[in-house]
Amino acid sequence: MFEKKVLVAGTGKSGISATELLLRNGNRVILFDENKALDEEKVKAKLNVDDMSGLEIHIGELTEEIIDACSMMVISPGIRVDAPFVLKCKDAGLAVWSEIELAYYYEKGTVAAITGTNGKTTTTTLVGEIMKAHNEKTYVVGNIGIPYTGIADATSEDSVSVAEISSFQLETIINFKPHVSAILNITPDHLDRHYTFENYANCKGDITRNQDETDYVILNYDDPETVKLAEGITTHKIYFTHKTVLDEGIYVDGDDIVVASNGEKKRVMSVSDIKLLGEHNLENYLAAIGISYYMGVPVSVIESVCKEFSGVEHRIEYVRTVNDVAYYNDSKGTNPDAAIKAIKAMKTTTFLIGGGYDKHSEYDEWIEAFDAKVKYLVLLGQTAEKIALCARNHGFNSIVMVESLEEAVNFCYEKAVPGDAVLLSPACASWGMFDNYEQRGNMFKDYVNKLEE
Ligand code: UMA
Repeated sequence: MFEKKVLVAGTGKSGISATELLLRNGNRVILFDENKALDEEKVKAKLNVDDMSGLEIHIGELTEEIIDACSMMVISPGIRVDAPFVLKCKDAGLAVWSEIELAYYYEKGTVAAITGTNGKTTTTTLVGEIMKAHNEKTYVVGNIGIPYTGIADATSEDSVSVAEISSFQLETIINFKPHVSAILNITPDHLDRHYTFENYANCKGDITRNQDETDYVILNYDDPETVKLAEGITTHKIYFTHKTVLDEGIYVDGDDIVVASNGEKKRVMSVSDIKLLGEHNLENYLAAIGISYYMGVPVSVIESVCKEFSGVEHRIEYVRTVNDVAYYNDSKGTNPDAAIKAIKAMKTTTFLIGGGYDKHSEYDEWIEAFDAKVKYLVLLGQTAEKIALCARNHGFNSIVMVESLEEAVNFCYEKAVPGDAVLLSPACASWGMFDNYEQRGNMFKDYVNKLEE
């Protein structure tokens, strides 16, 4: 139990879940949110705890009185560490914990944690499936959309938590120590938050900060930025690659995926048995195999789950074929690198729907990856003009501006001819027009499902 009141900042999924965990465990909590439009009663109604006697809710300004009453603050990942109210708390001597740090404080089992710019959700889901087949006490949590604090006090010595961890969450860890961590790749993202690529990459590297000689980090040998970051990492480094053969690590030999460990070589599965499209998914498999192997799962279990796995929602997800035009939902393509992977995975001429919240990304490489495959680029959201300008600079002029996602779908429906594909892969976050990428993806699927043959 914490001696003083705990200040929980943010009333999104993580703030609510952190508050519930703290209250369940007998703590006193001040739940705070800067958004003046919020209604205290509505926030309270989101909480699912029997005893709320230790709870206070404050919306709007953070007062000195509140700060004085607390010795620590748990911040939601969406809150910047340099937000004025966070700096005020730091200056007053409050410890700032990330929501995953609070979860880890209550964790009793073993943790596998996955970070990287792209592939986190697919890899975490696959590791979760593999672990569940080996140990029924497996929890899959984190940035994937299920706050880690939601299950932390239900863990036991023999349970496993598989956590997808973002750079936002890593910024304020203190003791968080996974047994096996993974850094899948690092390409520019969230520069509006971290300012420089170096800061962002270092945040990713922090997933290994507390790991020691009894732990492992699984790293992408084929990604130069990850290899560069690895120089400063001291825990056991295990690489995965599909480009070369390793003495120690996970690699591809012909059609075989092999784990080489302690002088032994074990064949896991065939590359051709992977159901998901694209080279990036091969990388996700290699990482998931490495994580599961070093978490102690037998190769036979890894093999059978990997062969069955059919991917995750909102990630190059096939929706439906209407008039011989296939529609794909890649709403999780929230940055240029993810969107490049999606367009590369497309096999036919494509109507590409993009644009959204401005994270100060550059779109040149995305446009270059169109490779004569994109028939029309249909743009919406805050970044529409910026992307259009960039596309024109690269000589791509088949651009249509729309006001809504529904208009985008309808335009594609009217113009596409049999054999074309329609892909929602925005290269941008959804914020501003949607609550999150899930809502954007679900709305896209709803519009597509309403189209008539
Ligand atoms: N708020 C403030 N002040 C601020 C900013 C926000 O008070 O300066 C308040 C808002 O009013 C709101 C709350 O904070 O009430 C929102 O908190 P949040 O943005 O952290 O949202 P959560 O619902 O708690 O969701 C977070 C993650 N969101 C972000 O990192 C932006 C979810 O990741 C995650 O699934 C969830 O915790 C559970 O762990 C989403 C995401 O977009 C998927 N992640 C980014 C990504 O994948 O690129 C990192």
